[in-house]
Amino acid sequence: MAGATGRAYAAAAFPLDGQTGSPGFVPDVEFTLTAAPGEASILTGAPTRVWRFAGQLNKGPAHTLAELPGSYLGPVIRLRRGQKVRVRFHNRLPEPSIVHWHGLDVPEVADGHPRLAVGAGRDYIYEFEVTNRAGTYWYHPHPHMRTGAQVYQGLAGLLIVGDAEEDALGLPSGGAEHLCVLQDRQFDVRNQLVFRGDNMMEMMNGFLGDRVMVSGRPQPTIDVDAGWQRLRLLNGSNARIYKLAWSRDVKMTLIGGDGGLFERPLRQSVLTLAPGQRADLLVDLTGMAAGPDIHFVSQAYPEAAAGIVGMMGMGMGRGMGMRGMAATAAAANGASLRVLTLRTRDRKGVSYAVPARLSTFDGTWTAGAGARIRQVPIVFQRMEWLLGGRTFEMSQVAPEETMAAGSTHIWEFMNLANGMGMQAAHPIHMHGRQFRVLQRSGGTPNALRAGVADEGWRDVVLVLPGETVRVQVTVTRHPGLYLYHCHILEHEDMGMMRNFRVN
Ligand SMILES: [Cu+2]
Repeated sequence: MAGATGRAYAAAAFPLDGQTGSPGFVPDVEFTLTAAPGEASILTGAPTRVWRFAGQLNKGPAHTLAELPGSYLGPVIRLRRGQKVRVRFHNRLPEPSIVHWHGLDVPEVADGHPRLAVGAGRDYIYEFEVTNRAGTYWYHPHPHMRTGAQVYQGLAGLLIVGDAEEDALGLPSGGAEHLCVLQDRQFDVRNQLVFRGDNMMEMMNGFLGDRVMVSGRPQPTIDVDAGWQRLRLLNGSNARIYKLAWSRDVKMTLIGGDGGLFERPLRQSVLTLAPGQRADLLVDLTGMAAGPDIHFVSQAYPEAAAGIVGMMGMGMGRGMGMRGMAATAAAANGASLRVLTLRTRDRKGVSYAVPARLSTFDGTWTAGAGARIRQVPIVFQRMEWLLGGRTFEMSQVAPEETMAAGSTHIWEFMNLANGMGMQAAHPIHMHGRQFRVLQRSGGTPNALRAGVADEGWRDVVLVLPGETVRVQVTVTRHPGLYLYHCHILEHEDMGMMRNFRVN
């Protein structure tokens, strides 16, 4: 369905300037999205200065845009597969920006490449057709070297796609559907966000907060009925990897990930969620009427499972490098943190029987047989995180980064230690089409591995220290320059990002 028509209008009718739109494009949905400085009441006392997206619907169903009450996050955008969408982006920030629709397969000019960033006061027009499956996607800025700072200050939002296949499942909805964007933040004594983009150690580790915000609220308690609940989770943090689990004996049923529903439900007790990743989760609270609170937590794990190992030997460990220079102490990756609490009301909720089969995948799922394998070593050298031996270049692509539209490839991400033994976990994101994780091998025993869910279509895969992870991707049918990069935003801003070109 994405196929032929998508390519035709991409090639013929999309100007690259993002200023005029396309005369032949008739949108089903049109809205403006304005990024501007603002304020939010997050903690008790003084409001917090944030940067935020505000939306205004010009055309389309009224439920297309929904504000999250009291949140600094942008409006929740609800779209349907097959809709044609026009977004008028107004940059009212004091610096350049551009919006990326994370997980959506859109034409080059609508993908938010950093070379298309528009200056303060300027506008940009996005036009695309929603060809993705039903799922939890999101949007955030993508200007080079400023993505981490802009997202941290509040610029992010959920983009939820629905389709008929998902409708047929009758999943818990309304008050039983919870949108949970996980973001760790640090605040100073005046309730203002703390971000130290100039601290080299914190950039190398990725910037961490000391408390978890859920859709803009600090560690909320959510009142729910004693029935089935659906949690759509997004790790919208700059650098934190969560090891999520329930405090009580509550069954966790995973039904989807980055690219929508799995083929079959998956039951596990812990879930590893890396920056950029999403999870679609069902929980059965039937029979838990007015019981004790149920906490959703990020369990403790050794920092080395995610963080930079080998730094201590260099005398640049947390003690000297990070804690020593920090104004306030962040909680390390691996710190035990409370995420949210569910409090069951004494009221019977919806019952639900999880279907054995949730969705079907198109033919590209098994298209990989015989595809050539490209190895992409990941290593820290010359004070840079390198992908395939290279750092980011705004418009450059290497021969092995050039692919034919719609062709299938296997890329093997190899997370290597440098000469000093330094390495870190990296969530690798590819723009364009979703990919499939084929194989995960190597590495040493790692506390995060048991919670990793590789099922279904993915656009972010966590590559743990020492691991080799093989993915199969059928690239987008839209020609142009797209990105792959680490979704630890500080790594991305340091240049852990590359283009690939689709011809
Ligand atoms: Cu990284």
